Amino acid sequence: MTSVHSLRNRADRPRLLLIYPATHKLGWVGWFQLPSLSLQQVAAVVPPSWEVTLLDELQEEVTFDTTYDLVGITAMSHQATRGYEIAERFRSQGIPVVMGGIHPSVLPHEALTHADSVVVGEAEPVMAQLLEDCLNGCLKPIYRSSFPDNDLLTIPWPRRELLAGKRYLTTQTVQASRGCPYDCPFCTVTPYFGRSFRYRAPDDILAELRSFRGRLTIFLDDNILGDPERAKPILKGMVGMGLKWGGQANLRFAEDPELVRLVAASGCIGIFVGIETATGSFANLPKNSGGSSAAELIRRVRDAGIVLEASLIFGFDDHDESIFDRTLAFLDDCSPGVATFNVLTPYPGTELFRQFEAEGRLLHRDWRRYDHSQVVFRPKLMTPERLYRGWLEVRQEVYRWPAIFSRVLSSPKGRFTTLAYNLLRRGGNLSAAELALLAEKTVPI
Ligand code: B12
Repeated sequence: MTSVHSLRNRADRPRLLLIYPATHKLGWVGWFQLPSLSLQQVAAVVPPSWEVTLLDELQEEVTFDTTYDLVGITAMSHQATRGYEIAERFRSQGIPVVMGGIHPSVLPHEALTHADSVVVGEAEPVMAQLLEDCLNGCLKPIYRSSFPDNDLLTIPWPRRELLAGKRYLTTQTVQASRGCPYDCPFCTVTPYFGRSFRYRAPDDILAELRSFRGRLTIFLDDNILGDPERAKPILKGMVGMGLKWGGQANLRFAEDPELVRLVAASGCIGIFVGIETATGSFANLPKNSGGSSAAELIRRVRDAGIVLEASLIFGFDDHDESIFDRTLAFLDDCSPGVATFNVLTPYPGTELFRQFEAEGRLLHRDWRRYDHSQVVFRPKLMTPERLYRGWLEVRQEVYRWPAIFSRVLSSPKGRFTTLAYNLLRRGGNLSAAELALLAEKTVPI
């Protein structure tokens, strides 16, 4: 373990550096990124006796400055390897490192081979003790926070002032809830949060929203409309605030036309919906929807003036090569404002990971490639190469200019937002390197 210098009796404030590792360079799309809410929430529970700096590697270089007393690193799976590299550099200079976030929480013992400490779960319940231990030179390897068994989320507001001088699409990102009422086998959220689905008190959220100066606001909840009865007071309070917001939800909310109208009236301009598969074999498609198909629900949201981003995954066990054409036909039928495509990825901690591991279908554990854009497992009904190629081809097809204009024109309202959203997705979707791969007709896995 790194030698932790005792910091007691120092005249100046101890310094904490919080890092969001980057795995790739972004072009102009980089200007439309969101800041890490994870690190702003961690910073919010650091006592004022500490000085905190946020570093987003997507925007700035890590300088490996030795004046910090503790370095904290967050990581999704694809960021873990880069996070470990950064951790090791700091530790080699005698600076202790704590890691947190979804990947270290799921694989704490792996993370501990690169860091001094790991926070398993949320920072709020354990951060004060961790910092106290750091000052006393006795960091523990694991700080495990347990989730309360009530459904109220009590967290401080994130420290947005730490983002001063940085450029993002918006710094008005906010969380109204944590967790999700569903438990899809490919998703990390419910294994991580358990079945607890907690909302903040509406008054607290509305007060935070009223403190905003700009209009564009993004809810980073897993499923902001997951419990409509708890979402409604928030939405009603937002009517008339003048915010334009986006978020993520399950399509089931659209089964209630009244709720769709309220969501639009509250200022929602875009909603990201996990459709997952056009074959309808997973839980995210609406059940008991009173006869409405997913396509009808998508159209209902679109007609309310909300840009619906339909997220689809390729590679489920019932997907053969026909899934690509079937998905294109599905999208033609319901014409969501924008569509986004992912390669099925068995993230550690999920049921899917356990299944593929047991069946010997994981191709490797190179976490850098666990990012929904590469094939890391052996699909059941096609080769990994075919899956990758199909994913590239569908994206190329969906982001052709005529297809984009058709989606824009079929949106009765919010055409400018639909166009902007499509341009952004097109920019992020079709890299020159990927198009070259398609042209070469060979796809490396
Ligand atoms: C917002 C979000 C994003 C944003 C991130 C913006 C940003 N700059 O952070 C965007 C849209 C960019 C994004 C992208 C992706 N995402 Co995402 N995202 C989320 C989401 C919905 C919320 C994350 C969040 O901010 N939560 C709010 C904060 C406050 O909570 P938190 O992260 O849990 O942090 C707490 C603790 O974990 C802990 N903690 C976290 N970090 C640290 C660090 C330290 C030092 C300490 C002490 C504690 C600590 O303390 C925090 C406060 O309690 C999560 C789902 C989820 N619930 O985690 C998925 C999630 C993290 N994303 C996921 C994925 C897969 C992706 C993509 C790879 C998918 C894709 N292809 O589009 C991309 C990657 C893009 C890229 N190349 O970087 C997966 C990760 C799975 C995994 N094992 O890696 C998740 C879990 C979704 C899921 N359903 O499985 N994502």
